[in-house]
Order: sequence, then C-alpha cells, then structure tokens
Amino acid sequence: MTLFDALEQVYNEAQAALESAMVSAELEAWYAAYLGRKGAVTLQTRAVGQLPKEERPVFGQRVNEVKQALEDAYAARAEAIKQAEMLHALESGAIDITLPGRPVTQGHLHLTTRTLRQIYDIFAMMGFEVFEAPDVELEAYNFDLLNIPDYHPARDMWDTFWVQTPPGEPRLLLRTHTSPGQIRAMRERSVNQEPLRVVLPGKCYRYEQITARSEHQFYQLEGLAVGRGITLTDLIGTMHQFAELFYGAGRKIRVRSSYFPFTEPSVEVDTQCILCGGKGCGVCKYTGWLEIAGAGMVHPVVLQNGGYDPAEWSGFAFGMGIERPSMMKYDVSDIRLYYGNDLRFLRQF
Ligand code: FA5
Repeated sequence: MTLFDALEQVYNEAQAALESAMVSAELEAWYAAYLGRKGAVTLQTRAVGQLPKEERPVFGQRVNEVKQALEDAYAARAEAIKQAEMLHALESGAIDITLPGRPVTQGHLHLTTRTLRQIYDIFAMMGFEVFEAPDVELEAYNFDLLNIPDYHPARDMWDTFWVQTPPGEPRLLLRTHTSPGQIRAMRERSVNQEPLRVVLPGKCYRYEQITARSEHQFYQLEGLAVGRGITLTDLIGTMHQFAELFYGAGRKIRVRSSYFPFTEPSVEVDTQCILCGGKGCGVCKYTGWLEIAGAGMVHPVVLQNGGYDPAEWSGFAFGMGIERPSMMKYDVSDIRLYYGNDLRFLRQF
C-alpha cells in the first residue's frame, strides 16, 4: 500500500471513529489517537521523508487537508457533544416544581426583649429618652454616690458580685441595680444645667437565691426625671400611666412607703397579681400584689453628686424589674423560664 493509500485509509477510519464518539471522554481519546502527538495522522506527516522528492509536496498538501478536515470535524463533534451533555444535565437535575416546599423556620424576639421594647415605647410617649450605662460598674457609682457609703447597712440590700481588682485600684462590681446610671446621666446633663427625663435599661446581677420570683440576673429599667418643681405626684402619675398603658385599663397598682438611701421619700410600686387574680399565691407571697418597682424623690445628696443644686432642682426616680411586670402581663408563673431557653416556653410568645 502506498503512503497515499495509507493516508486515505487513516482518514476514513478517523471519520468513522469520530461518528461513534458519544461523550467527551471518547472524543478526547479520539483526538489523541488521530491528531495527538503520536496520533495516526501525525505519524503520516512524519513518513513524508520516505517519498521521492517530487511526490512530497503533493503528499504534504493532502496531509494538511486531511488534518484540517479532521480538526473541523472534531470541533463540530465537540460542540454537538457539549450541547447533548448540557441538555442531559439539565434534564436529570430538573426541579420538580410540584413538590411541596420546605418550611422556613423563623425565629422571633425573646419575651424579655419584647417586654423591654413595649416599655421603651410607653416611656418614649411620656418624653423619656433611653440612656445606656455599663454592666461592670465602679463601686462609687453603684453605692457611694447614691448615698450608700461603705459602712452603710443598706449595702446589705444588694448582695454583690465583685470583680477582682488590684489592691489600691477603684473597686469594680457587676451592677446590682440600674441606679448608678442616674449619676452618669445627671453628670452628663448637669454640665449645661438642663432638665432631664431618661430611662436606663440594663441587666443587673445579685448574689441571691434563685426562686420563682427572683433570679440572680434580671433586667431593670431605671427612670429619672430632674427639673424644677417636680413632685411625688408626678412620680405616682407616671406609674399609673405606665400601668394603664402596659397592662390595659383597669389594672390596679398600689404605692406604699419604703426606704432607699438614694430617695426621700421612698416608695414601692406593686401591681395586682394576675396569676391568682389578687387572691394570693406562691409568686405574690400570698398577698395578692407583686412588687414591680422601687421609687422615690431623688435624695438631695444624690442630686448634688449628679451636679444639680437641690435648692433649685428636684426629681423622681424609679427602678422597675422587666421580668416581673412581664410575668404579670403574660401570665408566667416562674421567672426562671425567662433564662431556661426552653423553646416550648419561648415559642408561646
Ligand atoms: C432597687 O434596685 C432600686 N435601685 C430601685 C430604685 C430606683 C428605688 C430608683 C428608688 C429609686 P429593688 O432591689 O427593690 O430596688 O429592685 C427593684 C425592682 O427590680 C423590683 O421591684 C423587681 O421588680 C426587680 N428585682 C429586684 N430583684 C430582683 C430579682 N432578684 N429577680 C428579678 N427581679 C428583681
């Protein structure tokens, strides 16, 4: 067989083989077998040296024609296979739009956060702005500047978690109540001798026994109004207004006298227990009432520590829990549920 015949034979073979290549892998194997470095057509070009000189150009031209024709056929086949494979992938991965969808689980705000936001809204309506103060507080702000010096027996009202500080450094603690924020807010505003009306929300910490009504961590919201001519009736009116807006019309609160070193006079605000309808239960200690806030007129010493002259300025302050009023509104009988992270509880709100 002449080289020319051999070339034509390889050409025919290659065309037939290309027709039967169905997938990319077969196509690549075909390319290597015919047009690759050691492919049958490539080897034909190297055989040109065996021909007499005069036949070489004709042979060379034919080899080039065959190579070009096969390259074109290869490209066309590759495109066809690519399209077929894409179509197959689309068909096999097709989404069945008739299947029912997977439900999207959606979280929601914690009951404490919801209660806090409702309470912010109520006090915002009454003209109070939110003021933030730190959780880790200086002893001076938590106690001394609130008229509770080191030796004062009233310090026993707040069992304290102390933060270790080097000897000689000011002592730090986890705030036991939000009242230290009173000093911070007053010192900021008294610079320009402006009146102020703020609420200070925050976590408080007490080294206390945990029960159905008491946690060792809980939220409080401090309220503070300082101005000229503010009286106790403003405080009582504010508490009534709060109760009406938070619980709805008709919910009773009562104000009874109490003692706090930083207010004079001091009161405590109770709300009727909804868990027992006022009849008495474990949560309200069988009184029918649950204490929700301590309050009073800001003590002159505290006003002075805040930068206001008590001869000219007066003010009221209150510190209310968040979980306890929330328990009364949403009929929750145990404060520990607020910190238990039990989804069966949380999902109800
Ligand atoms: C105080 O903390 C005062 N700082 C309140 C105050 C502020 C008085 C401004 C005068 C002027 P008391 O310890 O009573 O007071 O706490 C206030 C409220 O925080 C309570 O009425 C209650 O609602 C909530 N509370 C107190 N201790 C706990 C606790 N262990 N768990 C849950 N809530 C608590």
